[in-house]
Amino acid sequence: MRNRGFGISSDEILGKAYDSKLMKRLLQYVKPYAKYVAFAILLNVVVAGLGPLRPYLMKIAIDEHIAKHDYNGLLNIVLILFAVLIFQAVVRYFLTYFTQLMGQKIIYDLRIKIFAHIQNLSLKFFDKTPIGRLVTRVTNDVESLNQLFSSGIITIFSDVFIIIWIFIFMFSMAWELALVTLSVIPFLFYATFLFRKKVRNAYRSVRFHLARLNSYMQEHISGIYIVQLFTKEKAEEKKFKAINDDYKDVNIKSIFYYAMFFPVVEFLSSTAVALIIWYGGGEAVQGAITIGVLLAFIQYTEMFFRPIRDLSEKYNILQTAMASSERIFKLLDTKEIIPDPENPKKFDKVAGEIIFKNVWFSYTEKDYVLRDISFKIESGKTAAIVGATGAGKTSVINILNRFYEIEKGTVLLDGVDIRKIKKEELRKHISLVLQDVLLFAGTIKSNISLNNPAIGDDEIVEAAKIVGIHDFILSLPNGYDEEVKEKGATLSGGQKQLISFARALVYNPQILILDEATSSVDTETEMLIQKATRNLLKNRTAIVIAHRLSTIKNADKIIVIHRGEIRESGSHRELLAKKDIYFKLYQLQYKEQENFIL
Ligand code: M5T
Ligand code: MG
Repeated sequence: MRNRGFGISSDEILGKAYDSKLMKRLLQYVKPYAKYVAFAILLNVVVAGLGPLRPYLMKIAIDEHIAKHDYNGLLNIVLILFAVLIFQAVVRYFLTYFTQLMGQKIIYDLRIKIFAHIQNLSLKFFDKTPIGRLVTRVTNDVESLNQLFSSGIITIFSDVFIIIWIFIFMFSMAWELALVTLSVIPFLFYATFLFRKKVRNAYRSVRFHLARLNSYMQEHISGIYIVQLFTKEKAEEKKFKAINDDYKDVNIKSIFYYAMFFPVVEFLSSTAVALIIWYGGGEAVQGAITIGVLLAFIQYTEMFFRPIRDLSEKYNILQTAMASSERIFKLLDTKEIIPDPENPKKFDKVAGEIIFKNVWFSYTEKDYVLRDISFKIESGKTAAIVGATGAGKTSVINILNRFYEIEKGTVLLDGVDIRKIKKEELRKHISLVLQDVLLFAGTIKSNISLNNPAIGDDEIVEAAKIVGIHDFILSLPNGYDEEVKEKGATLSGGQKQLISFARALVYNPQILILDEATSSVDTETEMLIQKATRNLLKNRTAIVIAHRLSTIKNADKIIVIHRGEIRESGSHRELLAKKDIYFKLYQLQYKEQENFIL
C-alpha cells in the first residue's frame, strides 16, 4: 500500500479571507463568462434597488393616501407595490438561474483542468500524495468555489448596494432617525469581529477533523479485506468512534458560535427598532415626522441588518473559497511532470533495441534502488530479468517507460535517448503486463481495448484467443460485453491477468514487457500462455520478469539483478555453467519442484 498519511497538512491551511493574488487567478476562470457576470451584477443591483422601494411606497400610501382618505390613490399605490413584487420575483428567478449556471460552468472547466493536470503528473507525486486528497480537490474544493461564484461574490454587490440604498432613503427622509438606527452599528461590528475570529478557528478544526475522518474511512474501506481477515472490526470501530467524537465536538463548537451570533444580531436589530419607536414615536407625537416615515424607518432598520448579518456568512464563503483555491492552485502548480523534449525524435517504426548505460535510480533520493545498471537487448530478442523480491526488476521497467526519471546514466531506444522521445510516442511502442492487474469499471471489451476506437472487435477477439481466454469470455452471460466492476472485482486473479495480457497484445507493440505475467494462473493456463507468448515474442523485443525460472529458460539473455546491481548475465546455459547466483537459484527451485513431486 502506498504512503497514506492523514493527509491533513494541506487541508488545514487557512489563509487570508481575501487574497488579491488568488482572486486575480480565480478571475481568469471567470473571464470566459464575463457576460454572465455583468448580467448577474445588473440583476443584483435591480433586486437590491427594488427592496428598499417597498417601505418608501408604504410611506406614501399612509401619509398621502390613507391619512387623507384618498381611496383611489391608495389603490394605485397598492397596484404599484404589487407590480414591484412581481417584477422582483421574476428578476430573482433570472438571478438565481444565471449565477448558478455561471458557477457550474466555471467549476466544470476547473475540474477538467485539475483532472488533466493530475493525469500528467509523475508517479513520484502519487507515491507521496494520498488519493483522498486529490479527490477532495476535484470535489469539495471545487464545490466551495462554486459557492463563491454563484452566491458569494456577486451577492456581496447587492448587499453593499442595498445598504447604500437604504442609507440614501433614510437620510433623505429623516436624518436624525437615520442616526438613531446607526447608533447600534459599533456594537454590531464588534459582535461580528468576535464571531469571525472564533468561527475561523472552529472552522479550521472542523476541516482538520474531517480530513482525519475521511482518510481513516478511505484507508479502511480499501483495506477491508485485511480488517475482516484479522477480525479487527471491533477495534477499528473503537478507533473510528474516537475520531468521530472529535469531529462531532468541533462541529458542535462551531455551531455554538453561530447559535450565539444570530440572536445577538437579532437583539441588536430589535434594539435599533425599539430606539426608532421610542425616539421616532416621540417625534411623530410632536408632529415632527409623519406616521408613514416612522413605519418606513422601522422596516428600513430591519432591512438594514439583514445584509450585514449575511455579510458575515459571505465572509465564511469567501474564506473557504480562498483556502480551497489556494489548495487547487498549489496542485495545479505542482511541476512534478516528467518533461517531454522540445524537439522530440519521431519514429515511424521502432526496431526495439534497448540499451541501459550506467543507470542510477532512486525513488526517495536517498537509497539507490538501481546502481550502475548497463545492459543491451537487441531488437527482436527476449531478455529475462531475475532476482529476489525487491531486487529492482520492476524498477527497471518503470524507468524504461519513463514513469520515473533516472538520476544518472542513459537509456536508449534504437540508439535514441528516451528523454529525447515524447512519452506518448515512447509508450506507444511498449506494452506492459503488470504484476498487479488493474481493470476499470466497464466491459470486458473496453478493458481489452481501453476504449481505443482504432481497435476493432475482431482484433479484440483475436487477442483473447491467443491468450486463451476467449472461451471463458464467451461462457459469461454477456460475453465480451459482460460488465466488469471497478478493479475487476468479479474476476479471479488469473482471469484478470489473462485479460491484461490480451490488452497488451491488442496494441501490437514492438516491445513487450511481462512483469510476473504468469504468476497467478494455474499450470494449464500457464502452459497455454507460454505457448502463446512464444509466438507473440517472435520479432518483438521483450523483457520478461518471472520468479519461476522454468518460464524464462528460453530467453536469449538472462539478467540477474541483486540489490539493484547486475551480478550476472548470459543465456541459461552460460549462467548455469558459471555455477554462481543463477545456478544456485535454479538448483533451489529445481529441488523444490522435486520435493513437490515426491
Ligand atoms: C525495488 C522500492 C522497493 C524496493 C526497491 C515499485 C517501487 C519500489 N520501491 C519504491 O520505493 N517505490 C516503488 O514504487 O524499490 O523494488 P522493485 O523494483 O519493485 O523490486 P522487484 O520488482 O525486483 O521485486 P518483486 O517483489 O516484484 O520481485 O526496495 O521498496
Ligand atoms: Mg516487481
